[in-house]
Amino acid sequence: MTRLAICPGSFDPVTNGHLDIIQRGAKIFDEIIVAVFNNQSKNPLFTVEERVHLLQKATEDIDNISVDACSGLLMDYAQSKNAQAVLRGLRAVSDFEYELQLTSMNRKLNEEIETFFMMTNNQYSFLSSSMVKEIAKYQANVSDLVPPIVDEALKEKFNNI
Ligand code: COD
Repeated sequence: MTRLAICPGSFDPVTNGHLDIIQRGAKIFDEIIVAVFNNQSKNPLFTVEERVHLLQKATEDIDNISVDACSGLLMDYAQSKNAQAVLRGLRAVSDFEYELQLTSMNRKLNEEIETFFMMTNNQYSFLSSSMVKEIAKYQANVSDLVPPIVDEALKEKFNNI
């Protein structure tokens, strides 16, 4: 049986923290689908299509990863793909409450699909997409926080080239 995990998120944009979780997950699962959801409440900077493109480029060297644009409920999507698991990353205690709520609700929707958590790599424990956008907007250097293609895309968004 192929062990397939869905790695869902907003990825607005993908950071090295996300990539670390995706890369480590790809060693555990046979296949990972990175599922990009449009979370309007987060007031996105990049369109879903742009986010998918950036993720595809940033993960193109890893064979068992694909990227998809998604809408609707995560659990419906995961079931339609016959996934066994949802893969999430955890940074600090502050992530825990939200993740607990999300996982509990998802389990209520489908108790067959497990949620797996991987702890952040120490070097990325304070890294978030929002912080990257915030500092990139003021022309600070984010090249060690995001893949090169995202660095370029941020410069274009903020007319910093
Ligand atoms: N280190 C490690 N992990 C990280 C880091 C980092 N530096 N930064 C982010 N992560 C992890 C996050 O903890 C998360 O697990 C993942 O990477 C993606 O992060 P985000 O912020 O892009 O993703 P979110 O939290 O915005 O994703 C929310 C969902 C899209 C999963 C959620 O809104 C959803 O499921 N939407 C679909 C509708 C639905 O089914 N809702 C649930 C029913 S209530």
